[in-house]
Amino acid sequence: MNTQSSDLSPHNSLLITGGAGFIGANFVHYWIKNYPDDRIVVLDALTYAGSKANLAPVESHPGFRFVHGDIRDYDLVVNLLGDEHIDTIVHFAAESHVDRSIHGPDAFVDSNIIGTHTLLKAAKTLWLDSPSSTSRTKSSALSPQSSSYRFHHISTDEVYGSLGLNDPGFSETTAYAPNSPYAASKAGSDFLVRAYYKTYGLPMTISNCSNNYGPYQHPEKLIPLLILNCLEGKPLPIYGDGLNIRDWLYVEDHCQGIDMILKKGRLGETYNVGGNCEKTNLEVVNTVCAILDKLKSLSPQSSALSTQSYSSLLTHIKDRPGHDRRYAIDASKITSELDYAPQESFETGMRKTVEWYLDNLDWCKNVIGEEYNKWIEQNYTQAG
Ligand code: NAD
Ligand code: TDX
Repeated sequence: MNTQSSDLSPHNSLLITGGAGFIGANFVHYWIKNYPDDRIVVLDALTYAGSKANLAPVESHPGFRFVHGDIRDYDLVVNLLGDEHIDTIVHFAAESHVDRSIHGPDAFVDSNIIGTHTLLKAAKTLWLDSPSSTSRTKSSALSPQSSSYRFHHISTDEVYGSLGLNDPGFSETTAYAPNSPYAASKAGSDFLVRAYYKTYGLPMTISNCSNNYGPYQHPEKLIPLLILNCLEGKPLPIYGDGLNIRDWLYVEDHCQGIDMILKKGRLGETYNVGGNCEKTNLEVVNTVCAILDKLKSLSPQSSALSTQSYSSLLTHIKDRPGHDRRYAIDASKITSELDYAPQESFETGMRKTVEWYLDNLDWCKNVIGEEYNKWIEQNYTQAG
């Protein structure tokens, strides 16, 4: 087995793209808590999905800097990599919502494919081509060695397509078969990252993970949408029969998996990260409703509240076009090579998530704008 891996120095300088989004912000919190001496630079365009409020807990940390900008801006990225002596890029920035990719695929091609390519070009220029980069250990196309640089690309299990009920989970050798414009744009970006390693020796790793959940997830995604609709007594829109299956990964477990890949992962490799937690969408709705029902029954005002379960709000709506039936992850590679194991069970992770949303309703109001309300009205009201 090739044991060449990262040779990251004790104090690193990380560029986190998309760090004002859901997983990126959780990763920034995780990293500052665990490696407070590292430099952390967040580059984020603050699209509808990004918010500086997600970074409020760390904004006064001395090693932290936020840059409002686009990953497609080559000059900005090259200057940042040079000025900040960036040795590690953790690339989260992307358009990430499947439903939006069905209605407007262009932004997905632009940010996910062109944006990733812009970052790769800038990293190649600074780390492999410029004279100053020769002072650090480099990897070469012919002999990929250990390197003090790392481009880590965050991808998704959706690139592998859809599984039948009894198929084994996706492994790193499963053929790509993306079904939505979102998944296709992520697949395209994965291939570019791989090509920059194979062709130029850019030191990279990729992780393909399953559905994340936890604090700071935008309310357009299933779990926060269910929590907030329950609280407002609105219908819980479930596509088709609700029997589509996703593997659910608590976001902090994902952050820990990325940490392990950065520290111990082999260059040029892909690692699948999963939560070992397959659930149908109906099971997810029932879990959210059961937690909220329980909290309602414990409330001091419970006698004045309706005794009806939140699950009575469940409404089947017309199915998502090209809706993948099942995702499942075979995480044996990251488990055996890097000792990865998710810490959170679905029950504990969901409980923490629901409580976080209840404690942060102001955050929710903040990220939900006029545009969001129109989006929901347009997309989640057609009867099934
Ligand atoms: P998100 O939509 O919550 O956040 C994306 C962030 O990227 C936002 O802050 C946005 O402003 C920023 N961004 C978008 N385009 C940009 C651009 N051109 N330049 C700079 N910043 C830009 O997404 P997320 O759920 O946190 O996902 C993060 C990454 O993880 C994505 O690459 C996604 O494909 C991948 N992923 C997500 C999940 C999941 O369940 N959420 C699962 C697997 C993989
Ligand atoms: O209102 C809804 N009703 C519904 O039935 C929404 C928002 C979703 N769903 C279904 C569709 C999926 O089967 O719930 C499941 C989860 O949906 P999303 O939260 O939209 O996630 P998904 O499409 O599975 O994609 C997510 O996981 C993989 C992320 O958004 C991607 O970025 C990631 O790559």
